[in-house]
Amino acid sequence: MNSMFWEELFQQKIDNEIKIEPKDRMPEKYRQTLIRQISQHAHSEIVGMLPEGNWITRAPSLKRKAILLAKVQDEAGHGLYLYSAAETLGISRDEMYNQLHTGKAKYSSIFNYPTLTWADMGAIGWLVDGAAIMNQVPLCRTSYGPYARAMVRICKEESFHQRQGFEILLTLSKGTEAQKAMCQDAIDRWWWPSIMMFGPTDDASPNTEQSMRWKIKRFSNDELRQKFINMIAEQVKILGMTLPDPDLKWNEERKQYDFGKINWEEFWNVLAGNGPCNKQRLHARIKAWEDGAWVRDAALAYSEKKQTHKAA
Ligand code: FAQ
Repeated sequence: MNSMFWEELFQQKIDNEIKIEPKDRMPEKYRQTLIRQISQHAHSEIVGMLPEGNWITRAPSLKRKAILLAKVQDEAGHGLYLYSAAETLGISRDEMYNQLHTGKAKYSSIFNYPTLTWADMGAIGWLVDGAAIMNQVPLCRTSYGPYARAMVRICKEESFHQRQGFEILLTLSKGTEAQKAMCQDAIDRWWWPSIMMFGPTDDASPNTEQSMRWKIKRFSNDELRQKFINMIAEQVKILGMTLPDPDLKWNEERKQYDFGKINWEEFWNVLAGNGPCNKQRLHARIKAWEDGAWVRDAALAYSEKKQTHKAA
């Protein structure tokens, strides 16, 4: 089939909201874009377990510990569905891990910040999972079938995460003066990194235009960031706390919140590997991979032994 004609048909399928499935013919760039985005998303879920894992042993009650443990386990599950979705595009899991460990593949900038107090568990749930949902609900309608289907369950779990985070902060906001101060401090530290999670502004985002044409992305980075800011600017009032942005105010004409200047230098610096915890996070993942070598070797030896027995 003439290649021009074939690519037009592919685009028509997308325009008609027909999902692309693993065995369908697809442009190489579409496949590569999906591998990049899905694998980076998977890595984010896995690396994202580390900042919260830091607080499992120090949660303030048994109930809080059980909830946090369940949440961190959910993130592991999300990582696994997403690695499986990426594998349907012809990349192996080992190759994806290798890309993470060698710094070739990114993971979300947000997980390079430290979790200093218990209130950070609340701020991560409310703001980080909140930003993740805003970005990921539209991904339930992304054009690639396996990614879209994985996102449905992920989003259900993420919305539980967001509520548990908000509830932690709500409890602290009604507590002692020290607890209120801890709550405000966590919000102050997580606010700007959370709104950076949506990625660079649209005019500095090289991938958005093509990804929107292919309906991999349904909204641009700036559109999602604005929706998130509008939502959080209202929710923070219920906590009786403030967001650390003096320029944040409702714009009646735009029917949106205006907000202050984002420090993009900090964002690009974190992406370049120079955030407060980049080295620590990568080191933890590489160590887990190396420490697990004997398990992989044993599983392989066992499966070879079973096959030899079967053949005999
Ligand atoms: N961090 O052209 P664009 C979670 C990179 S999951 C690091 O705009 P695109 C759950 C981008 O990759 C959070 N890198 O790129 C949880 C590209 O670099 P490349 C993760 C970033 O792909 C909660 C370059 O900048 N969510 O939180 C970031 O069209 C709590 C240019 O950018 C997803 O991955 C960033 N923030 O749009 C877990 C969702 N932003 O690859 C534990 C799926 C941009 O060309 C606890 N992904 N970059 O070298 C997406 O929706 C998109 O990939 C964007 C970026 C919106 C992240």
